[in-house]
Amino acid sequence: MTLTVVIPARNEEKTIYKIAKAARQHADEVIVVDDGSVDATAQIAREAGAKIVINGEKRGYIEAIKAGFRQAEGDIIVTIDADGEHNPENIPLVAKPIYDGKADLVLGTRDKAARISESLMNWLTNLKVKISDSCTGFRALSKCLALELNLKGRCTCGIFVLEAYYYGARVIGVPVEIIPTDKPRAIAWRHIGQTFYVLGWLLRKRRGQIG
Ligand SMILES: Nc1nc2c(ncn2[C@@H]2O[C@H](COP(=O)(O)OP(=O)(O)OP(=O)(O)O)[C@@H](O)[C@H]2O)c(=O)[nH]1
Ligand SMILES: [Mg+2]
Repeated sequence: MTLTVVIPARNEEKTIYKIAKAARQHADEVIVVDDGSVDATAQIAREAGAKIVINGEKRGYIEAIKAGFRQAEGDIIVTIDADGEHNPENIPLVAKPIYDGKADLVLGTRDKAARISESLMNWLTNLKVKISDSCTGFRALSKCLALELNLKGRCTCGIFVLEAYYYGARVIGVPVEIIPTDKPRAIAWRHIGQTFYVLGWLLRKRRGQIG
């Protein structure tokens, strides 16, 4: 089985080289999806050995990872952030349960939600799926599942897990290391709309089958 790492990146020229280069050590393919960067993110990522997907102009995180999923050649896809909070050395750990056929979606979980609104989303998600962190951007999944997902919310909080669950995926979490960054954490206003979107998914009853 082959592995593709998908890295969504907007204005991450300071960190992208290190992340993409380290990811390459653990993957057959690294795809950096950039839209709307006004810095040298794409050029630096290319120098680090990544394939670059330019996904239009400011289409957002969700559309970025979906573009990466469509381009990925690997059987397994890992998504990881470019801002340095995730350690690429944890990629094999997150991908292992998929290699072993034990899960279809693995969340690289943090021990503490970054925001109160994320804790609320986690609480709601846990009404259906026992997972400590439904908002993490560090995850592994089968390509087959990745291509099923619609992901139409304001962000992936709660929804990535719930959608996968309703498609019949086996979802588990593995704790990963989080590297503190000095990036200021803005209030995530999008989580107000996202809460209602998550509630909509929670009201669904029937689970399906992947593929
Ligand atoms: N291509 C693309 N990447 C994006 C976009 N928005 C965010 N990203 C990337 O997605 C990853 C996660 O974005 P962050 O802004 O760090 O989101 P977050 O981790 O939920 O937020 P923080 O807690 O503030 O770090 C980073 O690698 C970003 O560069 C976007 O619109 N397009
Ligand atoms: Mg971040």
